[in-house]
Amino acid sequence: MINRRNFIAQSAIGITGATFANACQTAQTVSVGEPTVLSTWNNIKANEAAWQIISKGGRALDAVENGAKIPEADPNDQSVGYGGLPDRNGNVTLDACIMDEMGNAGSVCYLQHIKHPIAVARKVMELTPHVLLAGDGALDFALAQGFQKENLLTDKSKQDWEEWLKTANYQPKINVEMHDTIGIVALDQSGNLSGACTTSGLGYKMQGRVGDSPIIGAGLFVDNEVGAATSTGLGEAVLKTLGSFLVVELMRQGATPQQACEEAVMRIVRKQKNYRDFQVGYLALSKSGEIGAFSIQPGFVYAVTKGGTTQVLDGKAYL
Ligand code: SD4
Repeated sequence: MINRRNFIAQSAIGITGATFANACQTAQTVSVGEPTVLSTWNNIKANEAAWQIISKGGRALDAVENGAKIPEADPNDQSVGYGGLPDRNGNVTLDACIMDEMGNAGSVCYLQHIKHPIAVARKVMELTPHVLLAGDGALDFALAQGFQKENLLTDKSKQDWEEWLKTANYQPKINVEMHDTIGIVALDQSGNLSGACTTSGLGYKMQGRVGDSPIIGAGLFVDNEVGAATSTGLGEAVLKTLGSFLVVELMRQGATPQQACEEAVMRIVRKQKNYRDFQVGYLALSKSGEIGAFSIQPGFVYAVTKGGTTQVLDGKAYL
């Protein structure tokens, strides 16, 4: 068990050049913050499901998995799991990843027919020598683990897809009804961090397209000495900048979670000329329980739970 007040982290302090390696070895005292659950969009029920575990002294890993399963099972959430919008060929294909406090990671991408990809990602992490299983291999593994094969395309998502086919005009949407991809990170009573991220990806994407959400360091990154970060929005923009890893590394070098999220967004703004046409939002939670949230476009909300109370807050935005 970690002593909450005197957790000693190995942390770099933003020093460059020859002294950098030394800086990486510098022991810094980080006070461990109060237990927290933080998730993208207005995923209140997901936070509550996670908090049920945190409040009983459970592990952050169990909390984030429990939370992520809520939108995965919700047929009305068209961005995650069951009921997710299909690709342009009508296939619902799911991406998810999870990381624990020891830096272990598991992930699935292009997974079809399984309602809870986050649970499969956890099994990849815990039961295989690998990090990422894709497509049929991920499906075979899930079935071997006892997951049920299901039709995930709801009537509503099928109708929406058929309507879309009339024009087949592909335009990634910004802020889909405030309950887009869920990235959820948590700090438990033992002072440990974990995170999960799960999505059906962009509606009407090309067949075979995989976004940032299942890629460790892009859609999610957790370093138990420093903090955790997750992303939502146009995965391609996040992949090109390895956004969640960037946020955590900036925090390691002394940035606050807010500063780190802002810099990761600015990295996209500076390098990707069409940034006005899409959304990317980052959330970060430090070991000390501090929160950061920043996006390109306004409208990025997030849910935070501390002391059993959940609030949905507006993140700041660049535009
Ligand atoms: C993706 N990042 O597949 C996901 C989509 C998303 O909010 O986050 N939407 O690119």
